[in-house]
Order: sequence, then C-alpha cells, then structure tokens
Amino acid sequence: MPRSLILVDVPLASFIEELFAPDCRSGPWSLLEEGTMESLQEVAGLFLYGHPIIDGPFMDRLPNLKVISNFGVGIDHVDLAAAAARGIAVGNTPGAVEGATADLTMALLLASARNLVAGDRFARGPNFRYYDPSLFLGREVHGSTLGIVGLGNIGREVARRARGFDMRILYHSRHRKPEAESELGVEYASLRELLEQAHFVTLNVPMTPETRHLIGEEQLAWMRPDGILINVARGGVVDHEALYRVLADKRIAGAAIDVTEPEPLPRDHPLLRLTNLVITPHLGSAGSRTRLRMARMTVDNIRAGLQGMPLPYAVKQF
Ligand code: 8YV
Repeated sequence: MPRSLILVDVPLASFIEELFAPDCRSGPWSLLEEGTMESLQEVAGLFLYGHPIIDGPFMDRLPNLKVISNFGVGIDHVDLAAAAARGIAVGNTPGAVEGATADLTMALLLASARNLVAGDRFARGPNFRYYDPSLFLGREVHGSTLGIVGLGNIGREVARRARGFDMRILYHSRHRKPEAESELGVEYASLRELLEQAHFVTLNVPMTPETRHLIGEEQLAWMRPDGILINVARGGVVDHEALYRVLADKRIAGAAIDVTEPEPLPRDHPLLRLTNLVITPHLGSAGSRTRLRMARMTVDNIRAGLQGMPLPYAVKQF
C-alpha cells in the first residue's frame, strides 16, 4: 500500500521523520504552490509546526485531506468550524507542553529580573576587569509580586513554580477560580489591579479574538514603572507598537518575550534593538522530553485520522 502523503510546513526533525515510517511520507509545503492537481489530491494530512493559517479555502485545495495534526497545543491558526464542516479531524498535543512552557516562563522572568543576558555579554567582553558591586542591579524575584494573566494549565504550572520563589501571586482570568485560589494560594485581581500591582506580569492566555491586543497602550500604562512583562502565549496578545514605545521610553523596566507577531519578526524590527527586551525564538516547549512526547502525539493523531478513527488527542470541534 502506498504511504500517505502528509504536507509539513517546516522540514521534519529526524526524530519525527522516523516516527512517520512506515505509514506516511512527508511532502514539502511548497507543493501547495508548485504541485499539480494530482499531487494535491494525494495529500491526506497536514503536519503543522509554525502556525500557518489553515482556513476553509486552504482546505478546499486539498480534496482528500483527512487530518490536520498540530505540533503544539495552541490551535488559533486553524479554522476548526471549517474543518468540522468538511469532515477533517484536527488534533493537537494537550498536556504535553505545559510544564516546559512554565519552566521557560520562569527562565524569562529570572533572566530579565537579574540582567542575565546583558550580564553574560558583559562577562565575556573587554570591560569586565574588576568587580563593581553596583553593576547590573536587578530586582529580587523572591518576595516580589507576580501577576498571571490566564490561569489555565500553563498559568497554574507557573503559579506552582512561583510559590517556590516565595512570590505573592495574583491572577486574572475570565472567571474566578476558587479551587485554584485555595490549592495554589493565588489571589484574584482585575486586569487593571494586577497590572498596577505586579512586579512581573506573565501572559498565559490562548490566542482568541478576545485576547488579541489584550495588552495595548492603555494596559501597559497601568503597569508599574519597575514592572516586567513576560509573554510566552502568542505574539498577538500584545500590541507590539505599544510595547516598543513603552520600552523605548523606559515607562516599564523591561519585557521578556518568547513569541511575536509575525514570527519571526523582520530582522530590522525596532523591538530587536532594545536592550531592555529579552527575546527567545519560541522555545516554550523546546525541551527534549517534551518535544518527543509532542512528536508521538502528533504522529498518533495522523495515523488515527488516516484510518478514519477518532483522534487520541482531538481538538474539540463543536
Ligand atoms: C509549540 C506552542 O512549540 O503548544 C503551543 O501552542 O506554542 C509551542 O509549544 C509550537 O506550537 C510549535 O510551533
């Protein structure tokens, strides 16, 4: 039996390619531009890594598409209703990324609080010749207030880690979560109260029409002048132009972001010139155990979808 053709938006890492065998073969995304009608008809699945927009018209170009398998939990780039209407199954990787993403949230928080990136550069450079106790004074993380925007699975993992740092923890979410308050020792706050009080604000919400530019000019103005914003969610949650202005004018102390819109940013984007910004290339789930688990889940979803079986890690499609 010929192996099913799965289009992949980013070349597959070898550990994922191995999992594909013997059922599937991968085809490059460029087939969408260069492929013939016949080759597009062969496409039975999509393997998504880099968040390409998959809407109804896109799906209609692939008449035999059975399954869309997303390597990650955030699925904002796929039109779920359009997939459901066409009988296309959609899967993601729930439960796989939360721990690693919360770890990276803390890494970014610590890095920007304690000037890790600037300190690293300085320690390698020609000017580090003597010890100066006034260099790179940062904010102590312990005893500071953390504000978590979005207390879903990742937000809760962040709260667990922050407790180990003796932080006071505020959270904001659409609904108050009394059980999380007692389990995690977190206090509910309105978005404004949270931004006004927290030394560190971490964004852990999914990307939805409601969370687009949740943090814009007005919300950034509510932040403390010594506040630090951390975004490991989606770039679109923050208005980048407003963020640039507030950082360039030093109206907040800094920001640490793992996600941008677009991603990657154009190489000459003004945010990339700021020294009070720490930026990483979407590393939230980039732990080796996590990535292997994601790969297995993604491939299991593809296999089930090809056979017309329910996906083991299906996204709810209404
Ligand atoms: C993935 C993520 O690395 O799970 C998610 O939603 O953002 C990350 O864990 C990403 O989706 C891969 O592009």
